[in-house]
Amino acid sequence: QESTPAAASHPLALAPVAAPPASVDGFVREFLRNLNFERGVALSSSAPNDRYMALAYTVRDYLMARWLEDQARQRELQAKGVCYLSAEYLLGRQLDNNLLAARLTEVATEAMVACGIDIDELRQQEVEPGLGNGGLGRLAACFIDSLATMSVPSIGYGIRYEYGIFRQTFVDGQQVEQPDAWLTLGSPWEFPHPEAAQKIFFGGHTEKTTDEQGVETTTWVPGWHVLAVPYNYMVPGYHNGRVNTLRLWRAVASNAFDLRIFNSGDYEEAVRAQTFAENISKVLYPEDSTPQGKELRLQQQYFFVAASIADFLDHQLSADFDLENLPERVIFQLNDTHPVIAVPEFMRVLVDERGMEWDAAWAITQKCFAYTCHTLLPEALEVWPVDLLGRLLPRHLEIIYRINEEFLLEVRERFGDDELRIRNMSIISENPRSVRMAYLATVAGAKVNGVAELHSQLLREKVLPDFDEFYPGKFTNVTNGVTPRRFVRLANPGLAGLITEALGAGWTVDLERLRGLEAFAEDPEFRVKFAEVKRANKRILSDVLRERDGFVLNEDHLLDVMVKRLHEYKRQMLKLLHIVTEYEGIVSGRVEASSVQPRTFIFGAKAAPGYAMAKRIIHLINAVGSVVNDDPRVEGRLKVLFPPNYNVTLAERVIPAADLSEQISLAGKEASGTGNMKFALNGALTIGTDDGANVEIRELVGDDNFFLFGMTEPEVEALWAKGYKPAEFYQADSGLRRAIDLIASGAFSDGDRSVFEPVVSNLLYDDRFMVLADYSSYIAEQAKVDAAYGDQDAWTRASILNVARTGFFSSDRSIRDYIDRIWHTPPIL
Ligand code: OX2
Repeated sequence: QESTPAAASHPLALAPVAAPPASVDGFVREFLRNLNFERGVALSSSAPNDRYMALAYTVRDYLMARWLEDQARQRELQAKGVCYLSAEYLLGRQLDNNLLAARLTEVATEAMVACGIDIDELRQQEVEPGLGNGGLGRLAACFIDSLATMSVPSIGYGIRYEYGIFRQTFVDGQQVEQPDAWLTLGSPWEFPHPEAAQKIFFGGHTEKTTDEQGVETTTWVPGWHVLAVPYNYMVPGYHNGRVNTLRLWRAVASNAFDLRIFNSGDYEEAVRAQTFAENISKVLYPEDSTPQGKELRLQQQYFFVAASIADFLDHQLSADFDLENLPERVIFQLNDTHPVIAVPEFMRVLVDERGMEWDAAWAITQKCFAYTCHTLLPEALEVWPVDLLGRLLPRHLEIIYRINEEFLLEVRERFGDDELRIRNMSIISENPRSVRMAYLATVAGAKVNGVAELHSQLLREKVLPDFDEFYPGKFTNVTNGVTPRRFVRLANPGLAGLITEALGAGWTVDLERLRGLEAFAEDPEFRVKFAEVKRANKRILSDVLRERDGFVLNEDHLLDVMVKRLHEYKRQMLKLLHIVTEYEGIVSGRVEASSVQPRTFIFGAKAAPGYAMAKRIIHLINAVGSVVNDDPRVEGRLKVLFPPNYNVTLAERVIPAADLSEQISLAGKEASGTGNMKFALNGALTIGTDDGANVEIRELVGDDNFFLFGMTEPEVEALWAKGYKPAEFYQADSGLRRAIDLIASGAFSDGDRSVFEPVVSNLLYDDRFMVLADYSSYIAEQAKVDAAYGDQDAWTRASILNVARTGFFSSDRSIRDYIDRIWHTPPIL
């Protein structure tokens, strides 16, 4: 516990911390103070980074009083709260978000003008913290925003990676990864607390001792340790005066280097231990939805959850807290399997360190954890070989074995000696012996949830049916959501202004109010204004892409956007076949160029560095783009733009400008999707399969305002069962044949047929994600898109209805569902 000064008597020391005056003068004064006293520079000699830093510090200063107050209050009230455990937080830039939350946007802008500073230039200084791969990490960021906005007692725990998701560049159309050195110029938003470091142990062995009463205790004798240093980030609620905390851990060696070895001249050896320890939080693993079983990754996982649990038990609980009451005080939400090693860690702490009986500890554990699953892909379900886990965390492996043993005993009691069932449900799988982390989480968790209706249903019926039968009521759904603060208010101020004009303020925290726009969809004047906003957003995007990538965007085109990680199941390849089909039609002379609806296709996608097929598809997109864009026969009516390094910052510009949102995964493969929600909320129409949250989007916006195509999940299953032969689809559809043949001919690789041969043969002879089976229905639906876009006014009406009917997808609603169905942590007012 912290020690406090015993006898402060000065009135200032006793008064609560005060925020600076929220006026332009107050802001200027605070800004200059920060520039001078924190950065140590005069305004006249400051660099843009100095000014950005001082601006960020100033925003912090306004939030500080509330933050300190909220921390004190959370400790005082000891109300039940959420510990959100996530290996990823894809935060995006902080400056505008925090200005908005604190109602400081206008004051800050005016203050900067008064100092002769262009605030836009300072915005550009911020490097976004890319501490996540994609949807899963961005969801965590939306959730902490909603938790703060809804005044839910909570803390987010994660890892402060020194290098986030790699920076993507293209060399000759191929992805090349650069390290994301986001901390080079310092981050003004973090508060390091080295004095609060935790020791995290690894390796070694366990020892058993039996006392006179015959009671056996196990002690873990670890082999090595590192320090976990917390870095705190403010998470301000929107306009509610709350500031929650995100606590990210950094790994540091306890001994910087060995002076004796250093003095003997072996510099590398002298710092070896330090390098080893600090590797743990060095870099984010860039795999999305397909984890690699790397030892360092398990080290990262254990590192951050062990530090978080210790932090919670030692620093968040009141000194006299009775651990028996933990379920009334905390719920640890496991964001996918990455933090699941927290389960045996929690048991270890309760039993080995706090001396609790196993059964009592297990009963508490089963109430204090809940697990969110984000996938159905079998290859994405994490498993850890027992020899690796046992080497790194020997005590934890023993605990997992015991949990499994007792669990399987219960299964036997219920179902008898059904060996097949036992084997299927065991937390340990054989050949090679491994721990199934999703099973461990399911056994330990009070609740297990999927992230969209369809996904939750398939999770119960297909992935974990035995567990659903064994634990009635354990499985539930919470459909994902996105924060309207960042993805409407900040990303689309034009639309936000229009909505406020129509409906009044209040929708930002009560997004179902967007329903009120339905009536406005019938108002021709409103439609004109709405269309103007879309146009203006295209202009903004056009400026961004020109500046960033030298691209020219034709604002009259239908803007057709597919932005998400590159994964075969998401089927960027299907989008590409559509583009090649359109192109082939023109150059073969079968289609008159002038009859083609002008379209610009925008891609954004990073591929995992080790995912060869994904990288080939990126290469092919760029190759098709450079041929199509330069072919005069196309008359500029088809354009393919692939800005590299798609990230949150770019998403905020692309999404508000889009007309058409591509959500075209094979049915049953995309757990939810969240990009789909962001597009619909910004008025793009979706072309999509019956997959993930698309299902719920379509139900809400109505069939007339959604372009549905492709097989349903049961149809996919049936086709697999019957035996899927992609070549048959190739033979049967002449358009498909021409598109694939054109790629195979080397038309996009200077005549070299070998370059994209692996892509072509993968489609023809394997095609795990049934691109060819859905091709014809996709092409037919795209023709309907073209026709619909021809009637601009009708399109705008459908677009308004998309906005009006998708308020359900606010992450505030997701959090409300978590509270009602899983957490039972009411807001504190
Ligand atoms: C992603 C899922 O692929 C995506 O469908 C979902 O919207 C997102 O998580 C948030 O729930 N890694 N990333 C995901 O799943 C895994 C595993």
